[in-house]
Amino acid sequence: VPLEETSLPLFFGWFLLPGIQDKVRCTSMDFLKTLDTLEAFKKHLPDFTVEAEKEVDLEQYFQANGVLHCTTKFCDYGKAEGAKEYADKLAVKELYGSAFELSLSALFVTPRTVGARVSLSEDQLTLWPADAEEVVSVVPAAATLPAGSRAHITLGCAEGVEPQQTGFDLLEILALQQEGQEGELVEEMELGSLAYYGKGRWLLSLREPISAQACFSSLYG
Ligand code: 2AM
Repeated sequence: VPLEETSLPLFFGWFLLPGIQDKVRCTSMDFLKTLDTLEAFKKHLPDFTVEAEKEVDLEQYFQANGVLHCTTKFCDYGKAEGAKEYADKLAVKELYGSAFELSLSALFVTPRTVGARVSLSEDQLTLWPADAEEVVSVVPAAATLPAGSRAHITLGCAEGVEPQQTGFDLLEILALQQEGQEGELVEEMELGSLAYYGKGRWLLSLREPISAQACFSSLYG
């Protein structure tokens, strides 16, 4: 493979620092542990898993993968559309290696993924690719959502599910909200309010957003 084809990373993104990774993982575990004991969750279990199970252990159901991060641009070593343009952006070059404070505003769970929503600041949006929400073939309403809507941290995926699914799952929930569906408020939990959006989709809006220190960098994998 010629060097110029490998000089771009697999992806750019914000990588959470070790201490805060532990905190986010623990918070997510606590949430999953509580969620699968709730009567409301049990009631909607058939929406969650097609298997005729009476119970599901969410901590086992999702597999964690690697260092926690919020992808900005998936480059696929230069093969992805717009990869080179993104890498050449002034903001990307200038801010590479800088520290950021990400705001994690919600946790969400679907039959496919568990993730954290990241609410980007104006500064952080300068690193957000313009085409990230243009995924109409997967989530039709996504293109009408504000830039940055897809920003998330994948916390786990069900067996056989690709991590990029987490962003699609988040966009689906946000599209429902935009259409005026607020979700069915299920419970006030210690962490925040839990709402159900049908088809096994759960969103916990955090009472206190989690502030996560992260470094803008890239992964070659
Ligand atoms: P994620 O950002 O939803 O976690 C390496 O595979 C990383 O790049 C993962 O973090 C993954 O998903 C993200 N990723 C993989 N394919 C992608 C794609 N086509 N578009 C955007 N992000 C992608």
